[in-house]
Amino acid sequence: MSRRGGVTDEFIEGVVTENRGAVFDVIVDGRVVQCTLRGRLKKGKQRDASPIAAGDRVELTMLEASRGIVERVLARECDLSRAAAGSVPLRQTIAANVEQAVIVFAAAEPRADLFLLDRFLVVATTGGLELVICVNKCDLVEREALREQFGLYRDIGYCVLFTSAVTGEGLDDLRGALKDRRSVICGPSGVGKSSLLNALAPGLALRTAEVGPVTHKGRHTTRWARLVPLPFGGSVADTPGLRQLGFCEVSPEQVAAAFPDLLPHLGRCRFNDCSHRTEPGCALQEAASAGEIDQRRLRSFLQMGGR
Ligand SMILES: Nc1nc2c(ncn2[C@@H]2O[C@H](COP(=O)(O)OP(=O)(O)OP(=O)(O)O)[C@@H](O)[C@H]2O)c(=O)[nH]1
Ligand SMILES: [Zn+2]
Repeated sequence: MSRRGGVTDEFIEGVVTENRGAVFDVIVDGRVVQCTLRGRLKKGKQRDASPIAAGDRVELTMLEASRGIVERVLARECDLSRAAAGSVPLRQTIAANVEQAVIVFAAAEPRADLFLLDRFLVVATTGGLELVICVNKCDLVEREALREQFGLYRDIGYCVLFTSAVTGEGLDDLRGALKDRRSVICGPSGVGKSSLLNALAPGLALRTAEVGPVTHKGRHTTRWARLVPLPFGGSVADTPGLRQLGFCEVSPEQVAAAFPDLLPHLGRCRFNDCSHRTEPGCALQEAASAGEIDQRRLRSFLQMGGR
């Protein structure tokens, strides 16, 4: 409640479903309210590319039935953030207040870049999110090849789902993972994120169709997520494909936290300041040579500044 010039405005609470640049869609009691930001919020925190992301809980004042002004952004529980493109190190929040990241990669077309998958794992782990790895387009690849490429992640302990939006394989598992949870679905472009959501919730396709080709294009260039409710319970932030995932304030310890397979070997090198590259007595290199850890995962860890 705030008081201005004797007029009492009651702020109402809503959840941002989409940030479209200057305008935000906010759901209030099941209705979409188009909002702008109160001027003083526009600058936001200096390190943020935008003060608002899909999933943010906000307080707003209504201007008329379907328009409002966001007065305050409530503190986030957790989020998925990356470094925004550009020379200034700003943080771009992809989705806020999500509890789980469903990281989608394709078994083929496009070929999975596992180094990028590891980056997604670091960013999501750093954001405090639970993780599901979803390998889509399984219809394009033999079982054996799938196991070879992604089996490692299951061995490490991640939840790995194998799906096909075309044949319907694994969709029950994916539905089960999304049900009653606040998720963000992310991954590179063209891996089938939207196709999977449409297969799970055909109603969403209608809404996409309504948006039309022009806005659809706009959505990709804005690079922000859209939060949608799931008909079977829960919500998911559908995000445009991310080609790059720059880190924003990720420490070596946070990188290490996303490498549970390497953790048991950390801190066991002969030298305290071991770079894990050429030093004698490096526990990580020894473990890799002995086949106890995966060589590529170790390279990935070092590339991302893990120590
Ligand atoms: N064979 C096969 N093709 C698929 C599958 N899922 C999606 N596709 C196709 O892959 C292409 C990309 O699918 P999208 O759902 O647009 O991918 P996206 O990840 O949402 O892409 P962005 O919106 O660019 O991030 C489309 O041509 C789909 O028909 C699948 O399981 N198997
Ligand atoms: Zn070492």
